[in-house]
Amino acid sequence: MKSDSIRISKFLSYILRHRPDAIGISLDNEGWVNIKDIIKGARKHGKQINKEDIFVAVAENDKQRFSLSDDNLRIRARQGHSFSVNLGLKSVEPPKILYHGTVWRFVNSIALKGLIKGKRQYVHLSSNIKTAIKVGGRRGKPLVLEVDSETMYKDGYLFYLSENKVWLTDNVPFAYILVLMFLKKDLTEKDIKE
Ligand code: HQG
Repeated sequence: MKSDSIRISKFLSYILRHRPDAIGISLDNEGWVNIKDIIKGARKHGKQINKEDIFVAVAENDKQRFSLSDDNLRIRARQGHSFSVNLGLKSVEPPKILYHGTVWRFVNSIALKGLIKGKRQYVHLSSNIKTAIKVGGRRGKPLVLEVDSETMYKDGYLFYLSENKVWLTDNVPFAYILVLMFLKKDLTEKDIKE
């Protein structure tokens, strides 16, 4: 991903997941908005951005965070919202184990409350350890939790898989956290396989 495209992706994430009002626009209840409105709103707020930039940022996005409508006129974020949007996700059976990347300083609170969604619409989980290490590593030395998603699902908890393969659920009570894995920050691929 080139730096321009990263900059635009970050802007789109901010607008589409958290603060559409920052450029005076609003999303529909499924999280969609007209690309034209983003361009207009951004201009009004002193940010020059064009359709091409947006298409490139969507296509190059490392985590495929955005969807375009079939007619390419509208855009939305695939997950990660800090308000409620109807993403039309159907509950699906998760893998037996899912992972959550966090940091040590949150552990006491996680032990008390389990994993909570905080400001986001869902708790985010991944099917592989590597992703969880990256997610936790954004905040410091990563700590990966193993979640017994199989038992959670049997007990009636719902799981959703976003279009870009992030596992989502409402909360994970501490009882379903099987293992706490403490990991070094600078792991290599080799370390992870071992
Ligand atoms: C922690 C990125 C205290 C949780 C990533 C996390 C992800 C608690 C933080 C996506 C807690 C919330 C989401 C509790 C959870 N007490 N802390 N009871 N329960 N936490 O950013 O999962 O690049 O909202 O461990 O790849 O870090 O933006 O969630 O550290 O998929 O596309 O509270 O963001 O995606 O932080 O990251 P976040 P997250 P993007």
